[in-house]
Amino acid sequence: MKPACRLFLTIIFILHGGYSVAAEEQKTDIELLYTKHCSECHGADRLGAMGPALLPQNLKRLKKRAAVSVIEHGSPATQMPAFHDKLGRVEIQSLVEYIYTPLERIPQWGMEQMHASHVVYHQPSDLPDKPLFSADLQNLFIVVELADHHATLLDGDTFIPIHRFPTRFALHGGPKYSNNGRYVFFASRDGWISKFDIYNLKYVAEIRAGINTRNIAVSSDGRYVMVANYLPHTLTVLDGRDLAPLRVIPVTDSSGRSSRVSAVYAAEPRNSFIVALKDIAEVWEIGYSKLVPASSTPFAIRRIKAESYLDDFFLNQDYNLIIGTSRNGNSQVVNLDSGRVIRKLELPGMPHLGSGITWQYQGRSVLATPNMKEGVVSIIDMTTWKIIKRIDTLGPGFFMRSHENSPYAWVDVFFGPDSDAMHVIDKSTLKIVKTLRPAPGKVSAHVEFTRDGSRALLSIWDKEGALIVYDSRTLKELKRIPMRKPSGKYNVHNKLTRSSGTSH
Ligand code: DHE
Repeated sequence: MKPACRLFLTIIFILHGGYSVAAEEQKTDIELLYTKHCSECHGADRLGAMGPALLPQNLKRLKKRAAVSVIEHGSPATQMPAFHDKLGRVEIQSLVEYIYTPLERIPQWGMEQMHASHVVYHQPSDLPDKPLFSADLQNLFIVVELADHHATLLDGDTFIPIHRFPTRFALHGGPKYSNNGRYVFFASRDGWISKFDIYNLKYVAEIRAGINTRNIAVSSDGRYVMVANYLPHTLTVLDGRDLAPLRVIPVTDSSGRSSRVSAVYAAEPRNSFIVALKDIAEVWEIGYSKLVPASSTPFAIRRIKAESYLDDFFLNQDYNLIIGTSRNGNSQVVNLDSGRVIRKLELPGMPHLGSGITWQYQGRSVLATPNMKEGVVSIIDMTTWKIIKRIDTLGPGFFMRSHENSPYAWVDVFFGPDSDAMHVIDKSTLKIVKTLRPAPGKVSAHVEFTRDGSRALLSIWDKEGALIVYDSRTLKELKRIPMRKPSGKYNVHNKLTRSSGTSH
C-alpha cells in the first residue's frame, strides 16, 4: 500500500473513531473463538448441526449465568463437553454474549425453501412390490451407524447384514416405519428427512423440512409425516408418499409467543400426533383424520394446558396418558381424553421418560425410567403414580429396553466411569441380576430385541464398535458384528406392534 493511501486510511480510521474499529476486531476474535471451539457441533452460522442452534430465540429458557456454567462444565445428557480447562472465564463470558446476540438475518424455512430442496428419486409406484432379498420382513432391523453416517439393514434371524447405505449427516431419534414395514423414514439434526424403500434398497425421496430438527412421526395410515423443529419454530407436514411439503404449522401460543418443539409422536389409536413444546407450557394434539375427537379439520390443533414445559415424555400403551418431564425437574401426568393434568410426580434427577418402558409387576402396570442425571432406575406404579422402587445403578443411563417375552429389562450406564457396563434387571424382583461389560473401556448402550424376544442386540458405541447379539434368557453372547458406532437399532415388528418394551 502506498504511504499516501495508508495516511488516508488512518485519517478515515480516526474520523470514524478508533474504538468502533477495535470493537470490530474484538468481534472477530469472538468469532474466531466460536469457530475454534463451537462451530463443529453448533454450525458455523450458529444455526445448529450435531448440537442445537445457538440463537437468543432458542436460548430463552437458559439464563446467561447458566449458559456460562454449561460451557464451563458441559451439559448432562448431551454431547456438550466441559471447556473449563480450555477457556478462561473472560473467553467464556464473551462467547455467552456472542450467542445471545441476534443474527442479522435468520434464514427463512417455509414452503418455498422446502419445495426447492425436495427430490423424488423414484415414484413409489415405479418400484416392484417384491423384496430383493429373502428374510422375515417383520424381523428386520435398521441399525444407525453414527461414526460414518450409514445405516445397515440387518436380518434378525441370521444376523447377517443385508445392505449398508449412506445416510444424511447426524441422524437423530428413531427411524420410523410405514405401516407394513416396507419403508423407513429418517430425520437428521439439520432437518433432512429421507424415505427409504427397504424392499428395493433405494431412497425414494428426500426433503429438508427444517434448519434444526428434533424428530419425526409417521401417521398410522402412512399418509403424513410430521416434523418437529427447533428452528424455525414450526411443525411441518409432509406427504408420506413422496415427502412433498403439505403445510407449515407455526408453533405459537395465543399471545403469539413462539416455541421450539421438543418432540412429536404418532398416537395410532387416536389418529393424531402428540406434540410437546419446549418454551410454552402446552401439549398439542393434532388430528390427521375426521375421527379425531374435538376436531374435524385435519391438522387442527387441540391445546392442552400443562403444568410446565415438556422436554421429554412417555405415552402409555393405551395412548390416553402422557407422562412428561421438564429439565427443571417438574414431572406430570396429562390425561389426553380430559385434557387435564391429573398428577404431579416427584421423580429424582432427570428421568429419561422417552426411553421409559412398561410391564406387569404383581398384577399392576409399572413404568420404568432410566435417569440421565442420577444412577437410578425409577419404577412407578401407573395406578397410584407412586415410586415403588428405586434401583441404584453404576451411573446415569440413557436407554432402557425389554420385550413381552423376556423376563429381563436392560439399562445402560451411558455416563461416567462405568459407561462400559450394562445392567440386566429381573422384571419380577426389580433387582439387578447381572452387569455385563462386553467391551471394557467402550460405551455399551441401547438394546433392542428380536421379534420373538429371544435375542437382545446391544451396541458398542465406538468408531470401531460392534453389535453384540445375546441369548436374552441365558445372557450368553452369541455373535459380534463389527459396526461403526451403532447408535440405535430398530426392529420392524416391535416398532409396528408398539411393544411395551421399546420406544414407539
Ligand atoms: Fe436423543 C431419541 C431428545 C441427546 C441418541 N432423543 C430421542 C428422542 C428425543 C430425543 C425427543 C425421541 C425421538 C424419536 O425417536 O422419535 N436427545 C434428545 C435430547 O433432548 C438430548 C438429551 C439433547 C440433544 O442433544 O438433543 C438428546 N440423543 C442424544 C445424544 O446425545 C445421543 C446419545 C446421540 C445422538 O445421536 O445425538 C442421542 N436419541 C438418541 C437415539 C434415539 C434418540 C439413538 C432413538 C432411541 C430409540 O431407541 O428410539
